[in-house]
Amino acid sequence: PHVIHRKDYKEPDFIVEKVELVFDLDRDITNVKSRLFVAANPARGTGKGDEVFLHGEDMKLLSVTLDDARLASSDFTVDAEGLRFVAPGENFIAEIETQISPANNTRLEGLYVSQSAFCTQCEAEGFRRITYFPDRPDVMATYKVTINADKASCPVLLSNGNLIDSGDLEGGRHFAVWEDPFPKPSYLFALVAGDLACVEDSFKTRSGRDVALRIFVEHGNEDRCDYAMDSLIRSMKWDEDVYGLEYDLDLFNIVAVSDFNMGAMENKSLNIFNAKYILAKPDTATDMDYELIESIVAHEYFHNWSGNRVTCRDWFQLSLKEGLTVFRDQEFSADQRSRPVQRIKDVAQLRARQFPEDGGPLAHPVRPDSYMEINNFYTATVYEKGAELIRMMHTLLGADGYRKGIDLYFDRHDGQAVTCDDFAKAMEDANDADFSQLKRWYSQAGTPELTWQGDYDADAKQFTLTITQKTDPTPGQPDKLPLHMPIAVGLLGADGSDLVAKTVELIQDRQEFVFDGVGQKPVVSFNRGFSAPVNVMTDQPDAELVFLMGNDADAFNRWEAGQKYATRLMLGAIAGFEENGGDADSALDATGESVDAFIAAMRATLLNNDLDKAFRADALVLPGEEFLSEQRKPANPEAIHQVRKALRKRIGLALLADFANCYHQNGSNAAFAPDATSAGQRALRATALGYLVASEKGEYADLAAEQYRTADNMTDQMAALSVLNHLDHPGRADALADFEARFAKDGVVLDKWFALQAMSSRDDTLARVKDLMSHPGFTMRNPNKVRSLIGAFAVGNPRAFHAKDGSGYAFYVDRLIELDDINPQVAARLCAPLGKWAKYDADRVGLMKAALERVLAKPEISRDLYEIASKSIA
Ligand code: B3K
Ligand code: ZN
Repeated sequence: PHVIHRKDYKEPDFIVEKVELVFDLDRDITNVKSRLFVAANPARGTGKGDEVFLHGEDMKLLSVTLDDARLASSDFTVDAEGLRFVAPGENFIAEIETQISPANNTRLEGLYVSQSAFCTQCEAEGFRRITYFPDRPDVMATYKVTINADKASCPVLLSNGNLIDSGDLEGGRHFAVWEDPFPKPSYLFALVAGDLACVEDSFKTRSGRDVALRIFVEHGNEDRCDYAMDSLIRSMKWDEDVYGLEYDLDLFNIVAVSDFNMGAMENKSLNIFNAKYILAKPDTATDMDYELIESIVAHEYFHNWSGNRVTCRDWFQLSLKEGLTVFRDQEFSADQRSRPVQRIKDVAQLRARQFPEDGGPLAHPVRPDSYMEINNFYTATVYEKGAELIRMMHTLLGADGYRKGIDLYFDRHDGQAVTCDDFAKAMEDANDADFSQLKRWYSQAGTPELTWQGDYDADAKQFTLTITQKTDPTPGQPDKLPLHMPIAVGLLGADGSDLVAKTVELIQDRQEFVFDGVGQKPVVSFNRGFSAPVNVMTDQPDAELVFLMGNDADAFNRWEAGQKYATRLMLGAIAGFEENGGDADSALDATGESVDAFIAAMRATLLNNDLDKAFRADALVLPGEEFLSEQRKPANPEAIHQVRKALRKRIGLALLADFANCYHQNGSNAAFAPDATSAGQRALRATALGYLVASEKGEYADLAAEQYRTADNMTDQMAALSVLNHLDHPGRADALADFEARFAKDGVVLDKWFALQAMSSRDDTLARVKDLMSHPGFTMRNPNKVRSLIGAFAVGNPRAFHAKDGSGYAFYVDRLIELDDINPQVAARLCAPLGKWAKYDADRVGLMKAALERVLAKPEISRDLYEIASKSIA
């Protein structure tokens, strides 16, 4: 397949200023008429007689008419990529008629059918599956859209912008005309038609505009929209307060659909969501679901400015809108909830998803240099590492300087399609700053490794911190340059308070920072708040970690110290397990007394009522199996699983009374409320239950079964079910059967049931997953189902996926091959876990590479899957 390079960017030869679309909707054959007001691009010097190219795929072309003259078929050419003809003038009107088949669109890109509704997904390149068009983000046009459809099955007709006309047609059909006054790239086009219920509210902007807010869902789900609506209203207010950005139309629509390739889509004034990220009520959604709904609703809303009003010039600039918008939604959530807890979650996520990507075969810079299929670049690197880059700008400039930069950016570029460099330039210009070195974060892949060393001079009362940085080579980037980054440092005195708290700027490979007036030898709290997205390699003694766990003024680093301690302990025991032939318990003992010291420190955290409960819940969770496998080479999934399990058992046994108290004290009789404080209490109680059950004292499994039966909300039920899930307890089967019966018809909720079973550490899991493929609620055509059952198996069950006999891989490759013919985008995304072969032992390397070979041997493999599989095997 063809590789597209960033350096080859050229402005478009012709632009489209205005689009008029008429859709005659039908599930099998939808007719699309477009009228494009085309103009030559002066910057390209094009004009009459030059070739015009319009992207188009998988459509039937019926006619092409230029300035009212219908072209003979010899006057244009069509191939798999698009349509070519000769421009009749510098400005002309092109009318194009096409047919598409929404019901047969299993890729879920372009116009497709989800349940009974028509909907669209155009980012990145789906619009070219609707009509012929210069489908690139630097072509921005105004849209007028007419939708004709059957009135009975599609009473609701929606597109972007304002409704300007509607009425009845003959034959039981009706129409609506929508006009969007804001020029936009084609990827932001959207259309929805169906029989949907609507929940309404409103928002008054600070300048007094009344905005109608509507959420459309399938009938019967009207009572599950409150939290999404509330999140939307809070997002609108937050963007005014923190960014000075107001909404710019009189209505804002959200539609929830069941079949969706990703989380949600920010189409102008018509956001389309995966129903999973809208629907919630206490007995169907967990606290985590509520949190995700809040952040994704906010994310898509924030895109109205960071993405829509100012968009990307080309897809290499994707992080311009995604990194910035993720940073915005993270900060929104931090303001709505607990800031340190939010930071912990964001960093844990970055470590679990982005660091492995950056250290593996698919590593790429935040602003990639090339791609085969752009959909493969909606990655943790572009999103989450991109957000870290914006966060570093925020740290370096301070909140006020950052805001000045943001104001200049939106002022300067409103209505334009721009680049990451344009963003950085606005930040620099508004602050007289120099980001030339900071910008390397855009172009250089890989996670930097930092080490530090402290030297205390008691006579001079001076503390010298020497920091070094290096970044390992990544594919295509053998040599790395030093990066510019802010490192927040605390120097703690013996009483635990800060002697010094300061953010230093690292710019060199090796750099010394001298702190004066330090009256005693301090304990260093390094990279507070994860001020730079790096791996810190320096080992601090256990005693210092315990001290930081109990005293650090920076809550993030308290958590971090505990994670480091736990990681070191488990890595030691994992090595021991491999040497002693598989005894996790004695491997833990062989690490010495540090286990007890660690458990004592965990206990102190558990009992520290000054810390908020959500924080304590997070601090008590051991680093996950996936994270541990990143730290071991070769990684032994069985050893990792057994050691982590054994340590959890130790902690559970040692702190049995404390966890039992915690469990009972944190029950609640109050009605479920999704706020952060109540959620924190539930999370802490769930953690306690988890450890009680991990102790393997039988009565606690009964307690979990009891909790499942008596809980009045999904959070507590899932907490119980997720611990039962790994056991051979009768409560497990009962609870799973109950869950299945209650939610048989409720796709979004049933997904939890599929995922649980796929992630079970029981030995029968793979067999069960295979059975579940023929469950009536499962279909390979629905991405949520595929992710819940197949994806969760690979990512959430490393032990079964990496089974030594290769059974996990074999099953998985069959699914990838099957899925590639249905939905290549989702298939490609699912392929990534196989690319981690370099982390494993020789047998697994062989099996995983063979698995990738088998993927690559698939006839008619998609560009999406080919790119991931071929890069993964290299
Ligand atoms: N912009 C969309 C993602 C589109 C993914 C296309 N494969 C959602 C978001 O980031 O807000
Ligand atoms: Zn986004």
